[in-house]
Amino acid sequence: MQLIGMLDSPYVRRVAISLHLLGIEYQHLSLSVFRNMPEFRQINPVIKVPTLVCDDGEVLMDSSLILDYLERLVPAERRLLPEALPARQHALRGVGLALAAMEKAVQAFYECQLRPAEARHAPWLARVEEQLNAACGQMEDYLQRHAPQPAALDQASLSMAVAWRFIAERVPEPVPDGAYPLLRAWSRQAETHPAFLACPFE
Ligand SMILES: N[C@@H](CCC(=O)N[C@@H](CS)C(=O)NCC(=O)O)C(=O)O
Repeated sequence: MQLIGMLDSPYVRRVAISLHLLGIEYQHLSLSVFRNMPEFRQINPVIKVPTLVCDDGEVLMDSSLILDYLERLVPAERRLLPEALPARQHALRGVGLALAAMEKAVQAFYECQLRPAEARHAPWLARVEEQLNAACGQMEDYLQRHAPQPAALDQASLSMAVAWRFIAERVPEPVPDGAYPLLRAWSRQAETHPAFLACPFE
């Protein structure tokens, strides 16, 4: 099995960290969707990361769909999303917040880095930044009610830590100084976990 994509993508990183936690062997091919387009096109013409090439050659994309597949490869007790309600409902809420934060952070990054300054649309960026801060605020509340368990990482807490690292590295500007202390502290702690260290932000 091959995971394609760079670990600066929060979506790729959440899949890579999950692969480590699930104990699934894989090869990592660190291709950029921008700099390595011709090579990427050969593997996945849609040029999206993460891309997962399964052992039979079938190509999956979208981090949540890839994780859905990967979780089926391990026994229920090793899975990163709880099976039973209400724990699954709570975890899905947390994952949804982390994914929204990732999406808004990536949109803000693309708006500022890919689009020429004269073509930027300020109202759109302001909307995205508001949504990004809303997602962070909701993650902060979530962490208050559901303290992460570093010894038994689940998909919600690992995805929140991955989302925050991306924001801190790539789009720190919209976040007020010192905001979201629980999220910051959790990210710092999660980054010392062996699965995070094995998949460093690049
Ligand atoms: N919902 C998708 C989002 C993946 C995504 O947006 N990946 C970005 C990189 S962070 C990408 O492929 N960008 C290239 C493009 O969209 O053309 C997931 O969860 O995997």
